[in-house]
Amino acid sequence: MTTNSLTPEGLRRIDAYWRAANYLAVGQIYLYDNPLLRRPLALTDVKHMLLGHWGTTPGQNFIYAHLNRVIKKYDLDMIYVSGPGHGGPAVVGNTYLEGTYSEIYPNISQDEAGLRKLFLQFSFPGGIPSHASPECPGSIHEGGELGYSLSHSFGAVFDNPDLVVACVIGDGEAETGPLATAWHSNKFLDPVTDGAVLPILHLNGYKISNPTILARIEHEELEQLLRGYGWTPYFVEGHEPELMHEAMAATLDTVVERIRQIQQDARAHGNLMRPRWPMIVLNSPKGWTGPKVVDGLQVEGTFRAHQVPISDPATHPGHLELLEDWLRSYRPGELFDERGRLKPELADLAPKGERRMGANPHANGGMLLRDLRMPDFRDYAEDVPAPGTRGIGDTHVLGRFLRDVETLNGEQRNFRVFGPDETLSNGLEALFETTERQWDAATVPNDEFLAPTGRVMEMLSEHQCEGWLEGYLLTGRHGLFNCYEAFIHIIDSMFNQHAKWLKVTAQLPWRRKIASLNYLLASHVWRQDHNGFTHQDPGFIDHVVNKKAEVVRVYLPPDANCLLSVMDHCLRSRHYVNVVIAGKHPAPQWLSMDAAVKHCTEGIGIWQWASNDQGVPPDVVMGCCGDVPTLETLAAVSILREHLPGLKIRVVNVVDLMKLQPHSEHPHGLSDTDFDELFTRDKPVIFAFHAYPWLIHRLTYRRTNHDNIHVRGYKEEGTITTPFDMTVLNEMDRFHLVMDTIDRLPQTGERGVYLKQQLKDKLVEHKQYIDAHGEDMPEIRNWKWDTPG
Ligand SMILES: Cc1ncc(C[n+]2csc(CCOP(=O)(O)OP(=O)(O)O)c2C)c(N)n1
Ligand SMILES: [Mg+2]
Repeated sequence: MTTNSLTPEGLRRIDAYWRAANYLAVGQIYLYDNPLLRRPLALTDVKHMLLGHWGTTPGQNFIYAHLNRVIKKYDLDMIYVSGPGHGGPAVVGNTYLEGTYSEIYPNISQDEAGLRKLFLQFSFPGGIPSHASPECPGSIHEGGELGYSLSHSFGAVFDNPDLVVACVIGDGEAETGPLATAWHSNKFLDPVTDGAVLPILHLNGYKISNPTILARIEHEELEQLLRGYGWTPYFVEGHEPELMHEAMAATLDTVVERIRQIQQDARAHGNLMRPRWPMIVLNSPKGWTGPKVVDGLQVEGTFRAHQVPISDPATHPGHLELLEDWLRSYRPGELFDERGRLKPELADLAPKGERRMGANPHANGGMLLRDLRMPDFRDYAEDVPAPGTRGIGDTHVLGRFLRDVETLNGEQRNFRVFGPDETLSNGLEALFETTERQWDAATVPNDEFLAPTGRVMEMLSEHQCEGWLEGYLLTGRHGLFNCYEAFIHIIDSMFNQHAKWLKVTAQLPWRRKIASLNYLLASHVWRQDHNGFTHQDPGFIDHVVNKKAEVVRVYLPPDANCLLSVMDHCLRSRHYVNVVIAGKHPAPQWLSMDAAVKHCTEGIGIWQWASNDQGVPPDVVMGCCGDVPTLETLAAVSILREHLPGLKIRVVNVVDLMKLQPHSEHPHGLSDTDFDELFTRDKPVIFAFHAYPWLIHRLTYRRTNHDNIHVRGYKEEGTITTPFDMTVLNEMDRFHLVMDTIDRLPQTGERGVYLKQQLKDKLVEHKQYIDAHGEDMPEIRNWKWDTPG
């Protein structure tokens, strides 16, 4: 095959560049010393622990070298996402060859000493991980947990019209749910205002020890699959380097020109047809150019090439020679000069400056991050003349604020709201007064709020929403993920990975901080009136608090003004994961905006207007955290104050959950003195909590008064029922809270016993009433806080 893309000299050089990258990869996996093989390889030159993944690496090196060529040819603004990020030696080696690695890590210099360190540090104690980890310049995607490369890539190009993300997808990775559905991202991309993703399916045939599905279906079937997902696949297939270089170069020219043409058609000629974007299928052997046969078994082109193809030479006769032959097959003497530097004619193949994929600022998003223009959240306040004023539903109030955040940043185009088909359902309908949902597929009459330029991203895949948002944040923008509380668990593991990324990058001075990942969990456990048990699960925060305290924040604002204050803070914050849980149903409002700002700034506090222990030690502390627990607690307090007026009650509300942890464990944590002052050292604490009660114990177990803290929360009791009955089923309702209090206060004496009996009767009445009427008793529905005189 002859093409115009590569001259014979160009082919020779690109092959040499590829060999250099492959040499660096094998060096990283194996070499302790003798980095340029200036002397025969000795056992002492080989690392004791051989770690790393060879199999994917030569293919990724091949792709990287060819991308460098088109970046230069077309002056592309391109970054590289390594789906099988276990090919760390490829991205590390390539960023070293292009010079970015040594600029960031001067000790890994471009000479023999630097090469030696480059090899030594890989998968070595105190060195670098074997993935496209945060330490690696140019990476926004570690690729440790497989499946998210394509959604990250799309997130990166939204609102980045000049950016192209080359996304290498492992054929094994392509079997994961998130990746399989990510192909659909092309229905959301606007060719005018967004950039382009070039997926490169790395069809090397194998995973760790299995073939891949996509490699074992017929060519036509694979092609149909990809076309069915709306892509135009271009196949580059084979194993002979020369032919493959030519094919890859020609194909890359074709696809880059096609991307440009699509963009120009849309941008200059107003073509609004949904394009069929090009993609590449690279069908090449796993472990390409590596050892063909080891110990009598085929390695190249099989699953055996996945990790370290030649095992410990110290205990395997013949392996040292095999390894040396393998390393020398790349002819390092032709690639590196006397000092150990890549020869200038090869170094010249890499793009320059910020066009190098390792130096592209999009891959260090904090460098591009601009503050959001923020409206004053106080302007959206609910009017709360007295505690207990009925509100319209807290997230509906927040929606107006988010609408104006969106509007104010319309020109910067750096704020988006993501959600799996729930933005309306979660009460954020005000957003659609200013924008639509981004949608590039067909529309029909009666569709609502769909447009190619919409700024709300909705696809019924929590994985996509999370992956898109992460990609958007990692490239220096801002956003919010709104989700049903129960189903956010779907992305537990993606949250893990992002939190790990934040932890590691926070310690890398050259990585700038990015905007926080903000979750709004509306439609929460207590109000799933029409959905029932499947939709009742408040466990995400149990999972979140496992992560590093420097990274995670959890907020449970009790009303709309608190929610506004909290969200304003979250949207301004950097490098955190903020979880905010809020209700969408009409609910009582407790704090004026002024009071809410104070309360949220402190994160926890005594609600003096609800307490009557001023000047004396309380008999009981009523703690509450979450909107529904706060309502039930205040209702319980009103019963207690009416029936047992001599009791001294203190109400403590928690907005910022991490206040409960000791300060030594979390930067927000209260000091022991402050905690003891709020919760006392020895009085009973009846604590109503939004989620599983054990979390409160976990956070407070070291506090002085822990033995006296009694927590009511969600105990996995649920069904379709009335809002109040949900609290009854879980014994977090006002009546149980009062009974709990009486049980712990013997001084309530006979009056307490009588009250308890009345409340038990009430619970029976409640059951009978809801069975008969299908709604809560009027005294529950119409209950209103009335500050006792
Ligand atoms: C979600 C997830 N499951 C399992 C693994 C363990 N794992 C690491 S590599 C690998 C095989 C990957 O195969 P493929 O995507 O084809 O990559 P390549 O062949 O390029 O190495 C697996 C299963 C993982 N990293 N992530
Ligand atoms: Mg594979």
